[in-house]
Amino acid sequence: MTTLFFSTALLPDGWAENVRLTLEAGRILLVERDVLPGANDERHAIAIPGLCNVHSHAFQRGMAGLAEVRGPANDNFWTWREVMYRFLDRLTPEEVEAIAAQAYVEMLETGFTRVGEFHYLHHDSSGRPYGNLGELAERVAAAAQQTGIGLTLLPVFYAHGNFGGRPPVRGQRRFLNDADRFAKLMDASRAAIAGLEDAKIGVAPHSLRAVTPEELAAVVPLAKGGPVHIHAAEQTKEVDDCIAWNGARPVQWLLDHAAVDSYWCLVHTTHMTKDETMRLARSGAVAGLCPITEANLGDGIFPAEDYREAGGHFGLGTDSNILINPAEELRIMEYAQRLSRRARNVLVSAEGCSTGRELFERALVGGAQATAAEGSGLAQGGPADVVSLDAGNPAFLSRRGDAVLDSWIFAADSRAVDCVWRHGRKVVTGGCHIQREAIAERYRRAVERVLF
Ligand code: NGQ
Ligand code: ZN
Repeated sequence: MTTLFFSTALLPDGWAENVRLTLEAGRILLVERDVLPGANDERHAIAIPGLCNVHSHAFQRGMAGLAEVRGPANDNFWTWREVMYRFLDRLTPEEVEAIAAQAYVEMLETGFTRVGEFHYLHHDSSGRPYGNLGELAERVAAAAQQTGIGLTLLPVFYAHGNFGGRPPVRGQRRFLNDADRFAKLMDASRAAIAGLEDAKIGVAPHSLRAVTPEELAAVVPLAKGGPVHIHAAEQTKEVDDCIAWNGARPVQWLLDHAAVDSYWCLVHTTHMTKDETMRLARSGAVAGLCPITEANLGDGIFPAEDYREAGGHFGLGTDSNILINPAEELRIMEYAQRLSRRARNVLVSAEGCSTGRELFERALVGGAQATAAEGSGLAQGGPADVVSLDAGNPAFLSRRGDAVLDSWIFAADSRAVDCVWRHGRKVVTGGCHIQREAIAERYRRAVERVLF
């Protein structure tokens, strides 16, 4: 049993003072407010709940910053993808694990306590399945185990190169399965996470580019009550290709044919008509928004204002992991709106409301929904996933209540997080993960092997 005392904490019904959290067996056993600290309490200043990262391709952390050199033609998402495919071709299982662990350390150090790993690297670099079909799922699980991050594993079904069941290209050979082998891979993936505390599993048909309607129908039930994640409408070319294939846009097609509901997470959904935006909001699904990656890849701007007005749910994804920081994700999400609308405080409901508070709480709830987390927020019976902010950071001086979140999101550097408890265990202290050195050293060796 651990008892933590905070001068202030963001509870589900708002900010409270002098809050004592009793953690036991990975859960918050007791929340007390307006109390005095106990003699054995660990004392800190500001507590907020940990966020769930709904969309990560952990291995891509290893190539962050290496696709920022202009190529021979106009660079875009598709030329970036070629670079990414060349990078992943070289990765061994050891390297996949080392890179994932580094990415997960960085997630924990910035306030993410769970990751939805959209895991599509399945086979060896010749495209042959490993002797153990779940080899790389086990590596992802091992990285989660070593770092302590909560894992929602989303094994990816990937079979084609474009809409209409087009053949895959060479760079995709490590991803491919038919429906039968994928069912076995799901079994192996369930086995891979069996030993991990409160790990979850769902299923991820990669996109309508990679999966035919028949395959989608076969794969979705394999989630067995877990979440279903799919990339949709990230690029305008993808929308155009989808229309050329069947006359409908990707989000429209999914809403019309796939029984999209609150178990679903549609990742990106950057390019939607107003009608699609309203329908997606009404479906109860989560939009998996990855503002930093979407900016980096030149995807476009999600219709966040209409979606908010329609009551749509969203979660944050770090996706390419070009940079890992939930506060910065929210900052870019709001700034994209400000820049395109020439306005301020866009993604917030009413006069007098804090933009940071509303963005944070929506990402908290949507993130938990999309990753099948057992609750969100610092609540009795909920997961003991707690983040303390560093009150000594200049960004937080004399900040109280919602101004703390506004200052974290809009004004703090990446060192704003002080400590993190995940499933009741302290995994980050003084801003540093407890295994930071060893994991960084293994990561260094892995990256050196891959890049030289
Ligand atoms: C991915 N990433 O699966 O890693 C994709 C690129 C694709 C993003 N969409 C590949 N950001 O979508 O075909
Ligand atoms: Zn993605």
